[in-house]
Amino acid sequence: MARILITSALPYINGVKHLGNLAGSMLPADVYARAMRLLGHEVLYICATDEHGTPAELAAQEAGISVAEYCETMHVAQKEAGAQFKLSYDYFGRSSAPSNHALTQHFANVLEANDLIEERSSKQVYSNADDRFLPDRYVEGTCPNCEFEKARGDQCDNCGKLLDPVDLVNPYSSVSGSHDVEVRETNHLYLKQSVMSDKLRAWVDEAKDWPVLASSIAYKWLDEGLRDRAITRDLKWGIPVTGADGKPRAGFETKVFYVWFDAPIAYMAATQDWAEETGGDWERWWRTDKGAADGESVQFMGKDNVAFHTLSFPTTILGSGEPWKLVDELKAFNWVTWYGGKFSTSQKRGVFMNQALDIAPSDYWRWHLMANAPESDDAAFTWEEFQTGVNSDLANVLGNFVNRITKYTASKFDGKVPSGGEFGESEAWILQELQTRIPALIEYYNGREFRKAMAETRAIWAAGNEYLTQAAPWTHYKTDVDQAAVGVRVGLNLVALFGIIAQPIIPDAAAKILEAVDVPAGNRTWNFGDYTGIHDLLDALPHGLEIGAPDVLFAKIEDSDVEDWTGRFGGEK
Ligand code: B3M
Ligand code: ZN
Repeated sequence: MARILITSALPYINGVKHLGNLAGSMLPADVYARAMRLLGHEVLYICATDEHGTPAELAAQEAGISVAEYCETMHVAQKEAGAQFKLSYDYFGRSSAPSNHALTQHFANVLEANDLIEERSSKQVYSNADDRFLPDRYVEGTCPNCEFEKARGDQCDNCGKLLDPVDLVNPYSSVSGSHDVEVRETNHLYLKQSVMSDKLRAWVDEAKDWPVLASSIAYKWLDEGLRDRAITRDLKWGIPVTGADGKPRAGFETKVFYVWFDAPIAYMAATQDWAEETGGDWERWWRTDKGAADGESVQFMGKDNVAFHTLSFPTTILGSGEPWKLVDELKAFNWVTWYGGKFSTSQKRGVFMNQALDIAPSDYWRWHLMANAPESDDAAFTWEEFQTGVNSDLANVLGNFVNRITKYTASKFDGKVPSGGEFGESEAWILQELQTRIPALIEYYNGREFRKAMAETRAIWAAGNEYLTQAAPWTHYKTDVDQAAVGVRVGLNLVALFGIIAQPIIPDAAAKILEAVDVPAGNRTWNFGDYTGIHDLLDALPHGLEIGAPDVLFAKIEDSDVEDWTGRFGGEK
């Protein structure tokens, strides 16, 4: 039994997340957490809302409420959305929590004591109309390179050149549109990432089990040469910059830490809050001197977050010189796209978490998004594939199987698990299938290869259908009831097994299935031992046990639904 700390990238606070966000971190982390719990490991799954930074301030301003109030409301909304998607967080915290203030300030102070932080002055665009310094991407103007008039301060979308906002000609604020902007000198704390380069590279070299997507991003930045990064910002909302004495740092009274400095620290702070609430021990998850060295840490995230988790956050941890646990396995995802393009609320392209469940139950989304996880490449969501996947995998393959056999038991065997008959050829065949497929399935979960795990799950369900075709209890019933009884009994045990393996992916349907065949909670785990006991699984339900026939498990998606949804949420490019 292992001890596994699981985190998914912290969803940013400024709005409800779309299905792509869900699919690229929170959902796979949840599926993995559930699978690892079923395997008997000790799991702690931590997430939180990422609440600081300019976008939060602007969103609050637009909503006409204080940032604190805005974050409170959105935190609750995101927590609720997660619960509706059955995300099984052990704790869903907030990066704005007092614990994170304290820990972030602590890290800044030890980093400074270790000579890894330096105060430097820089030039930044200030907007008088907005009464704030503008982050690079909120400054727009004419590109000094190609004269495109709507170049962003960080990059020109026309010629692709990376820019410095102070170089823009005729700059203006994209927040208000005001041209009343000026360049001001401002002091910030810089984290000296550059001096940590070699240490970071050595650590990345040693990392095993990272997908190429993750290590290649880390190497790309290391090869280009790490630059020192400002870890403070001129903002009001955020974690105040304090000195070693805990008092506001002179000259930084109107500044806070940069959101990307404090957000990953919130993984640890949220674990402290979890411990506070549950009486748990956070140190054995995070402090290598307190037991965390024996545990595994697995982080899930989209590819745009990889650099922060492989370079800047490790700089914080390694640079502190304190015994904090670094990530062991980092699972990075590409994008889920909307028909190959971007999700956009304003253009009504794509489905967001708060809309999705009015369209279909969470299981449908969970299945589809995991079966098409953007592992090796971006994956385009289309309504047509959603329809095909749900109808064929869930409704036809799994749903029909469960229905057929439970209904047949009700009509011909008094709704009870029948005894009688001997295992024959068909049973030997399905046994053989399971004997190879179940270990493969577990291997895919252990390796966090989700598409393969989903394909294997589907293949196991399909083998059940094939078994029923071979065993054909309905044909034998007329001449040999005992022979029919074997088929029904094995069929019902397969129902139980299919429910058991479906639990991490489609927890609601799995629970319904397991209730129907009355599998006690303690028998729903993935305790397959060395897989030699699979034979027994085909005859595990007590003979004579009364079983139910669940109502339609999965309603099919009709063409008219697809048409309707395409109209409402966008379809073809
Ligand atoms: N909040 C994800 C994003 O909004 C970011 C993740 C933080 S993980 C510490 O892009
Ligand atoms: Zn340009």
